Amino acid sequence: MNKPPSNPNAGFGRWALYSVLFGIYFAAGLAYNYYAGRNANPIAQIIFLPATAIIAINPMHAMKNESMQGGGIDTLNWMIHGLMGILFVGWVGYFGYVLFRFRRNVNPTADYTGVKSHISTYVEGLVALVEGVLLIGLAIPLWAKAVQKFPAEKDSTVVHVIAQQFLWNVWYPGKDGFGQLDLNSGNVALDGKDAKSKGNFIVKNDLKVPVGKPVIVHLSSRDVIHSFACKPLRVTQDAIPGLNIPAWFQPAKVGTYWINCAQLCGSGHYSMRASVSVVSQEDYDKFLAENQKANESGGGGGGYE
Ligand SMILES: [Cu+2]
Repeated sequence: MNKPPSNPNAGFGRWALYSVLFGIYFAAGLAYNYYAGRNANPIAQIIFLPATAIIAINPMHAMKNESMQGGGIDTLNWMIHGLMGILFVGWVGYFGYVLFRFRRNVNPTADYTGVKSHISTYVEGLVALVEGVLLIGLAIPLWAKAVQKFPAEKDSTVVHVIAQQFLWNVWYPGKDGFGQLDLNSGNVALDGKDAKSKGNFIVKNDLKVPVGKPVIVHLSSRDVIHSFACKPLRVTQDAIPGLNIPAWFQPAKVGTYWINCAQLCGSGHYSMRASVSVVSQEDYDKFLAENQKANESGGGGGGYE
């Protein structure tokens, strides 16, 4: 007696069942995480790991935008996640449907003609169209605004930030603007012999800026590549030795936010953080005037204590 030929569809019914069970498990995990919110039990979160992971990368958990220029970034982020969410549900749903629709006991023999409809081509075209709209309509204009169309320096607060392992040096101008650094000091220090450096000063790990006005930060690094990241203010830019890279943001309200280094820059990377103190214009003017006066006698404030 001949054995029946092996069926390429063998096991499909079983996999369809597994898919449906996984779908129920995943949906239960999503529902649990959603309703438990911050009170979610860690053990339950681990049990529902796939859903927990999806929830964890949800942009809803991103820090609240406290900047005036960051709204567009959030919109783009939401749109992309929305599109990806629709595609994810669509593809997984279709996969489950196919497993069920073409299960072995209903389709014992393979159909060699296959699908004749062109609907998948139209769906692909539609997805490409939406992606094109996101890229050309949102992403490119946003990029232009962030890196090309800077606000005018005269209407902005301008500072230099020099990263080093493992801190942030914020260099403020004197009354006549920025002078020079002493490149032979071996540290981030002002050039005491340069007349224009008088009134300049350097503060470690605190970037004080006035609220409501654009802030232009000229970024550089003393040693390795660091990255200036302040998520609530929606600004992230690498600081690279030998380059002066400007970045800008516009704080919307008074408050204190963290700057984190977003490049793994060495053993102390974890500790490389500073604050952005957003204060009123009056407080900022006072801070600037007091420090400029204190450093008038020549290139003060810098150096490594
Ligand atoms: Cu760093």
